[in-house]
Amino acid sequence: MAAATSVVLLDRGNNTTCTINLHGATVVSWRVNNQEQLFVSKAAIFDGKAPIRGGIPVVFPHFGPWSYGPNHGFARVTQWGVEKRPERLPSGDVEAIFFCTDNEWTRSIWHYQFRLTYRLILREKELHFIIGVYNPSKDVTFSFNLLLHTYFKVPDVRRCQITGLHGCTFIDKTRDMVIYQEGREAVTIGEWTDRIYQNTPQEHIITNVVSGRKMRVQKYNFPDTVVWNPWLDHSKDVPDLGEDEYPNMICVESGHVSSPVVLLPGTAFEASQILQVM
Ligand code: TA6
Repeated sequence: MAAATSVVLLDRGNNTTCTINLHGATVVSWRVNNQEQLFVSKAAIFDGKAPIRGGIPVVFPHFGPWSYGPNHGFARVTQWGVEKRPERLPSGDVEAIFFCTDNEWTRSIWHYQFRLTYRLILREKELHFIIGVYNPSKDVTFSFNLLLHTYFKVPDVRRCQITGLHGCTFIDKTRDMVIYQEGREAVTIGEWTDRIYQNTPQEHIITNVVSGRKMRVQKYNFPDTVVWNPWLDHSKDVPDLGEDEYPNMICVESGHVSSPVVLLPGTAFEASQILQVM
């Protein structure tokens, strides 16, 4: 099935690659010196319809359950186009650009014109994401959520620490959306966790990712950081996730979700994320 197998490869050399599945422009692999950095479930479905369980799906224009359309919006289940094929830059880095626009189906769910542009740059130990949302309308304003639903691959989630969340308020989705304040310098995960941390700083470090290394997450114009792991109990609610897989994933997601972005006619919004293996 063409839609299910349509992938684009960025190859920087030295076994450093990034693979994007055009279904949702989902980054399904990022290898640094041949080491995979992203988690993709062995039960992930690649039928060109379901969202891909793992990697980095793009959440737009809505985060979470949505009465109008699919959970987390339609961008992750839409076939994206290639605006610029992978190209080597003078620095040796490799860049590609993807896009997604409204169509009859998206307008039947969400009645707005839009254009998303997604630029990826693969560096030696970094992956850069620059995502733009453009409102081409002459007179209609719309509002939206945007998030990069990043699944990192880890040997054991219980050994990971996430910095940069101390003092931040968070909406706890495991406790009826009650708002708390984080008291820990470094956040660890030892149970079902589903939190929207608000107004987080530009940088987080996640420890003990692949090969015991650290991952630096830098973000711009993404005020929120979502931290998610379904643990055993809630893995059962996710059919395309094996029950034994939760220890090997940690979702740390840069987004604009606890408040919407309001986009005036003829204007654009841009946000970015840099992932760096340290
Ligand atoms: O980002 C965390 C979250 O919103 C969780 O609430 C959890 O449900 C997860 O995303 C996965 O959602 P999905 O629609 O991919 O099953």
